Parts: sequence; C-alpha cells; structure tokens
Amino acid sequence: MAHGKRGDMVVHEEEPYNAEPPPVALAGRRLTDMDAFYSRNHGPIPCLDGPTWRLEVGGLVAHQLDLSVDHLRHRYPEQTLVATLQCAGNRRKGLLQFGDIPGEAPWGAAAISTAEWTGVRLSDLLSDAELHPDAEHVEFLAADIAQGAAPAQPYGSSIPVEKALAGEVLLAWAMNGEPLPAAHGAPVRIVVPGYIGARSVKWVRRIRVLGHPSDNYFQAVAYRLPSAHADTCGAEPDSGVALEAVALNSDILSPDDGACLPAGPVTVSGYALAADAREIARVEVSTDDGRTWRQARLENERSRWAWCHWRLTVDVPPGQVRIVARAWDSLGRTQPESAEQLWNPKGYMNNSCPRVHITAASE
Ligand SMILES: Nc1nc2c(c(=O)[nH]1)N[C@H]1C(S)=C(S)[C@@H](COP(=O)(O)O)O[C@H]1N2
Ligand SMILES: [Mo]
Repeated sequence: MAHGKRGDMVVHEEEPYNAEPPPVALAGRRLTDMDAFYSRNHGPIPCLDGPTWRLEVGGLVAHQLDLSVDHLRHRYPEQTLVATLQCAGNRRKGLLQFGDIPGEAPWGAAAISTAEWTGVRLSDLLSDAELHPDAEHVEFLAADIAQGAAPAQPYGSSIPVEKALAGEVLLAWAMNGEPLPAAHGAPVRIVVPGYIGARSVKWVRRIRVLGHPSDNYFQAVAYRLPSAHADTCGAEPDSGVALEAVALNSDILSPDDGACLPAGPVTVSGYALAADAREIARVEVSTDDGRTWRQARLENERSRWAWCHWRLTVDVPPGQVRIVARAWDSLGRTQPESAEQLWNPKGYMNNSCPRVHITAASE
C-alpha cells in the first residue's frame, strides 16, 4: 500500500505521488476513509519529525513567533471542523475532449475528499503575532521541494488576510481523529475550507505576513486561471487570475461512465459542493437530456465547508441512456451546462454539469 492508500487508487503519477480513489470509494460517505483520500503532491513526500518541528511566524507582524506542536496544542483552543478539499484540477478529464491539456494529470471525479480536521485557528496565532496595518496576504511555506517549479523551490502559497482571519482556517495535526499521516502534511498542515486544495499547504514550516500575494511559483505562476486566448497575437501578456474560492460543483460517482447495466431501476449517486460558504439547496437528475428533471435525496446534513452526498433511483429503458445531474445552491445558482465553454489551458475548475453514458440491457 503506497503512502497508506488502498490498492485500487488511480495513480496519475508515482513520483511525485498523485492519486485519486475509484469513485465508488467516495460514494455515500460524508468523511473519506484515510486510505481513499486523494493525494496531490508536487515533490517527494517529506518525513518530518514531530517533536523537533518548529513553525516560524514572521513578516508584517509586531511579534515573531517560533512554535512547536506542543506550543500550538497548549496555547490555543482546539478546533474541529469538517471540510472538503478539492483540487483545482478535479474533473479535468471532462475538459480534454475540447482541447489538449499537456503536462497536467487527467483527474476524474475523485480529486476531492472530506475529513474532520483538528487543530487550532490561524486567526488565534495571527492575533498573538499582531498584524501590521499593511498586511495583505498570509503566506505558507512548506518543507517539500517541487522540482517541477521554475526554479525548483519549496511548495508555498498565500491567502488574503481577510480569509486568514476568518475562523475556519486551521493549522491541523489530526484528520478523522487520527494523527495527520505523512502524505497529508504531518506534523501540521494548513486547511483553508472553501478554497482550492492548493492553498491548504502541507508540511508547513513558515508563515509570513506580506503586503502582497506570495511570489512562490504555486501562487504567482501555477494555480492561476489563464485566458483561453493567452497566445493570441498582439494581446497583452496575460498571467491570469490566482484561484481562490472553489465554484459550485457536483459529480456522479455511480454508475460509472460506460457501465452496462440491466434496464430498470438504477441508483444514481454523487456529491455536490457549494461555493462561497453557501449551501447546496437541491440536486436534480435528468435521463432525457435535460427535458425533465427529478430531485435527488440529499444524504447528509448540509454544512458550509463540506460536500453533500445525493442519490436518486431512476428507471432506465433498454438502450443507450445519458444521465445528467446539476446542483443548485442557496442563492439559486446552478452549474454551467457544458464543459466546452470552461476549457482553459491548465484545465482548472471544471464545474460543468456531470454526465455519464450507460447501456441498459433488457433482461
Ligand atoms: N507542501 C505542499 N502542500 C500542498 C501540496 C504540495 O504539493 N505540497 N499540494 C497542494 C494541492 S495542489 C492540493 S489539491 C492539496 C492536496 O491535499 P492532499 O494531498 O492532502 O489531498 O494539497 C496542497 N498542499
Ligand atoms: Mo490541487
């Protein structure tokens, strides 16, 4: 079992290790099993020693901090929160029919997982450190070295000060009640609920308060949404916008795309995730290309930071059947119908309505 993961992970890359579980491993489970939680890495997974680990907090602060895990545990109140992490590349596979996306893994439906995280609030540390009035972004620098960055550098990222001070951002040392595993950032990682996974920096070592976004490769170059026309002659060079909040999204986890099933009742299930701390209001499923929709049952209590599982049993006639789903949020917004308009050169943020094609056989 590489990196503590189940044997049937879909491994996009062995080194650095990048893998998602088979969709069925996520279905119906509010918390993702540790051995199924997707794993996204830009460098070798470091093995850090918990007892000697230190976290430095500096930059635009009145008081620098230098903390051990014990300091974190004893100085600040413990917080536990259920939050979904989703890679910006989740569902990239659905964009590939509209254009190549070289150098990026073709993630399917499962570069997303949910855990109960335990740690302390970043805002508690920052209030101890006292932010300078010019503070704009809070940068997290990690221990792993990303050889694929230009130049090679430790993984890092930053978030706006307003988000850093919101109570939901944690420095976490436990996941689903167990000590954080090495693959997920031990001894301590950042968890930024509601933001793309890239901002939840693992193996964090330094926190720097800055007057501007981080110039780390993963903030300044990668994880930006470029214009689809970045190479158009005469246009201004376009470095795109840094991705922060996730978009309203959903996917179908069962049945599998391409499945052959007996005609008759088929249970369709999946997940939905709201954006901007909204809630999922409903999820609908169509088996007639969107002419009619039926409402799915939402399976777990809705929370601001976590996905919601849904399911619906539909009756499918013999032949080829296309199943489409769409989620709605508490503001009345729904997902874009087609992935075509969402295609971008890095393949980020595909939140189009999920579709699977099945063949139903008469008995
Ligand atoms: N130090 C470090 N933190 C990191 C990364 C990384 O490569 N190094 N990958 C990021 C990305 S792109 C994602 S989607 C999430 C994945 O978290 P997971 O591997 O725990 O699922 O971690 C983020 N934090
Ligand atoms: Mo990611």
